[in-house]
Amino acid sequence: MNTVSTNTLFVLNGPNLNLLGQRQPGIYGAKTLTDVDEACQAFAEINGYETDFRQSNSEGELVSWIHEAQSQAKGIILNAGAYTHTSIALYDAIKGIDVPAVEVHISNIHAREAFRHHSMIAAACIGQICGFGTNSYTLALRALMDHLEND
Ligand code: CA2
Repeated sequence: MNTVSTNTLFVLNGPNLNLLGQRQPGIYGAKTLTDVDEACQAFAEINGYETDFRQSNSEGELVSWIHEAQSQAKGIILNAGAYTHTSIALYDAIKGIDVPAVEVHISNIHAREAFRHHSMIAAACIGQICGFGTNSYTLALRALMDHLEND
């Protein structure tokens, strides 16, 4: 674990997640990314943490944010969107820092198309939470906080 003094947790979101709540509610639900940000902030706050919630459609920006976590965050929640299934760069970035990351997905990627069953980043993360709708984020925060406090 790193030695960052603040109790900040990065919540990083990948491509197209800015569309949350506006399209495909049958798969991803009706909540917007702003709603998820607010739920994460509230859940973190009652547990003594704060969240820094971000979204980017750019793989490189996500890589840079993961690097930034080394000096700015105690842990990372990462919904890498479709880059989950393709990105060696994100795998390398997570492996390259000393900050625990939890992979999160709104949908159950294992119950969807075959190309979503494999995660390139799973092996670099401490665990994966998927399939609980937008509640996956707060479940992932709970898992990350337990890891930081007990492991
Ligand atoms: O279930 C998840 O959280 C995903 O990470 C979402 C990604 C998908 O590529 C992953 O396989 C699973 C897609 C994010 C796109 O989000 C949208 C939300 C609303 C409308 C359109 C796209």
